[in-house]
Amino acid sequence: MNSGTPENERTLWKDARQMLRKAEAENIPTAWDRMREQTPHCKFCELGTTCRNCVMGPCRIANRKDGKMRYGVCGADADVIVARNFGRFIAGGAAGHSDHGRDLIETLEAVVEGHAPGYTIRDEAKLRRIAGELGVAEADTRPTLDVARDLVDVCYADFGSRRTELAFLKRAPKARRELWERLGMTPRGIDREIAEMMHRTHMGCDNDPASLLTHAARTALADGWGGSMIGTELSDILFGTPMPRQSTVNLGVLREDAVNILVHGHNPVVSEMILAAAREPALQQAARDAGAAALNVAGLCCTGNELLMRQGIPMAGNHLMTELAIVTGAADAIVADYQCIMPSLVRIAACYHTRFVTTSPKGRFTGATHIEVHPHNAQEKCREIVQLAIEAFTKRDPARVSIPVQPVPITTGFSNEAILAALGGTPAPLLDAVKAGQIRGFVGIVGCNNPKIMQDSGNVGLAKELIRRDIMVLATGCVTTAAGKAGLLMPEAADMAGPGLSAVCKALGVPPVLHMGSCVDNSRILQLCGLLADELGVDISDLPVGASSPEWYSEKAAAIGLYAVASGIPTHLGLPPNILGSDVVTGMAVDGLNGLVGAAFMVEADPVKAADLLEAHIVERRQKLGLSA
Ligand code: SF4
Ligand code: MSK
Repeated sequence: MNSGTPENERTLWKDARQMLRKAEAENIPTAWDRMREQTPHCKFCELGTTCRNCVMGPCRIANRKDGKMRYGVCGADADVIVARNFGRFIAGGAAGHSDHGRDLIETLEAVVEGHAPGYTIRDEAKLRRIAGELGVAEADTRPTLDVARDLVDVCYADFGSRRTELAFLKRAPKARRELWERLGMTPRGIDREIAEMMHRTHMGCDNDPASLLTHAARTALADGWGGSMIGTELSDILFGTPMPRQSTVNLGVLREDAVNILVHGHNPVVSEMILAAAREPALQQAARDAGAAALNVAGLCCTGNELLMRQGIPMAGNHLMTELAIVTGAADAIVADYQCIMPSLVRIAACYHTRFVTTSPKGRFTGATHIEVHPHNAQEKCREIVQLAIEAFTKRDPARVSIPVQPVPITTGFSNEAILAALGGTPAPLLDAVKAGQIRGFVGIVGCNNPKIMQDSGNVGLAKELIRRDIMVLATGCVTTAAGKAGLLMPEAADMAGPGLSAVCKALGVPPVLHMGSCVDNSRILQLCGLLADELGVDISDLPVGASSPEWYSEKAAAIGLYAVASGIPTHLGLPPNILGSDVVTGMAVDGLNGLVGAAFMVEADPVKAADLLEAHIVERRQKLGLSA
C-alpha cells in the first residue's frame, strides 16, 4: 500500500518511518494511506455547512452565485448550522472526558462498598484533602471509607441537575466565576450541559450562533472544571498522586525477549489492574515457562500516560504510533478501554499473532476478543488477559519481528503536588522567576497526532521554539511521547532553553517541558492557573499563559481548547475546526471571544509562527502586569 507521501514527510521519527516501510512491504494500510484515499475531503463538511440534524435534510449550504442553497429546508443558515455542529462536536468531547470521570467515581464507590478486589485508596491524604476542599464534613478525622463515601456523593451530584455550579469551580478565581455567571457560562451539572447542548441543537431550538457558542463554552467548562477534574483527582486518590520519576519512550521499549502487553485508551481503572496482574509472581513465572524473559507492560496514548505518570511504565507511542506498534510484530496483546483507539487495529492485529482485547462495554470492536472488565471482576479478568498475552507470545513469528531504535529516557510525574513540593510548598518561587523574566510564561501543549500534519512536527517544533524563548511548556496527552522522543522531557534539555528558563531548570533539576499527564489531566493545568492567579490576585486572563494543540484531531481536544479559552487562556490550534463556513462563528472564535472571556483561538500551521502568536499574548499580559516583556 503506497500512500504517495514519502515516509520522511509523514512523520518526524525514525521508528515510525521504519515501521511504515515494513507496513508497506507487508501490504498493511495505515492511517496515512486512508488519509490519501479520503483526500480531498467533502468541502461542505470541512466548512461545517452540512446539517444532518433531521430527515427533512441532510442539507448543505452553499455560497452560490444564483443564491440557491443558502438555507436548509427548515430555514437555518450557514451561521446557525456551523454553530450547531460545533456545539455537538464539543458535547461529544465533554461527554468522553466526563464519562471517563464517572468511571472513576464508580470505582471509588465499589472500593467503599468492598466490591472492588485489588483496588484500594492509595493516596489517603489526598482523599481527605479533596473531600475537605469539596465540603465533606470532618474529612480529616472520620474513617477513610466514610469520607470516601461522601466524596463519591459530592462527585455524583456534579453530574446531575440540582446544583447551581460544579463543586470544583471554586478553584477558579473569583473574578472568573463572576464573569461566567454574567455571561451565563457557569456550568451547573456535567450531564446537564451536555444534554442541553443536544437539546439546543435539535431542529427548532437555539438558532442564535452567539447563544449556541456560549452554551458550547459552558459545556466545555463542565468538562474541564468538572468531568476531567473529577477524573484526575479520583485517579490520584485511587492509584497515587504522580511524583517525578524516570522512564523511557518510543517503539524501542518493546522487547524481543519479553511478552509485550500494550495498554491503549484512557482509563487507568483497567490498565492499572493489567500492570498489577503482570507484576504477580505466578504470571511472571507463567511468562518464563512460555520462554519469555519477562512481562513488559508499555503504554499507548493516554492510559499509557496515566501509568507512565504514576508507575513509570515505558511509553511505546502516541496516536499515530498505535498501528505501527503492532507492525513491529512484537506486540503480543493490545488491551484497549476507550477513546482514540482506531478500528483499524483489529485488522492489523489479525495480520500478526497480536491479541486485540477490548475491556469496556463502551468500546466494543467487531473482531476483537472482548473480556469485559468492571471493578468487581477486574483482578480476575486482567489476570486472564495477561495469560492470553503469554499464550500469544508463544505464537509470535520471530522472522516478522522488527523493533526499531533504542528507547529515549524521559522524566515524568509533574502533578501540581509534585511541582509545589519541588518549590517548597508554595508557587511563590515560580512566580518570582516569572516576575524576574527568567520564565516569561507558560504554554500547555496538548493533544494528538493528525495525518494531515507531519507526525509530531508541530508538537515538537512548537515546544522547542517556546522553550528557546524562555517560555516553559507543560505537556499532556500525545504531546508527551513527541516531547519525550525529542529529548525535551529530560533535565538536560535545559540546554535547548533560553538562558532564563535554562537557569531555573538547572537550579531545580527539572526539564523545560514538564509532563503533567493524560488528556483529562489538563485539569491539572487549569488548577495550576487558578493557583497562580489567586497568588497574584488577578484573573487567569491576566496571566502570561497560553495553550496549544498543534496536531489535534478529536472532539475531546476541541472541548479542551474551548474550556481553556473560556477560562481565559489564549489557545492555538494547528488546524481549524470545521467552522470556516460561517464568518460569524469563525469571527467569534478567533476574535469575538476576546471581548467576552479575555481569550480566543488562533489557527496557525507553522510552529514558529504559532510561537510568535503565543509569545505576543504573553508579552502583552506581562506588560499589563507591569513586568518586563
Ligand atoms: Fe436541514 Fe434544518 Fe433538518 Fe438541518 S435541521 S437537516 S438544516 S432541515
Ligand atoms: S489520546 S485525544 S489522540 S492526545 Fe488522549 Fe492522544 Fe488526542 Fe487521543
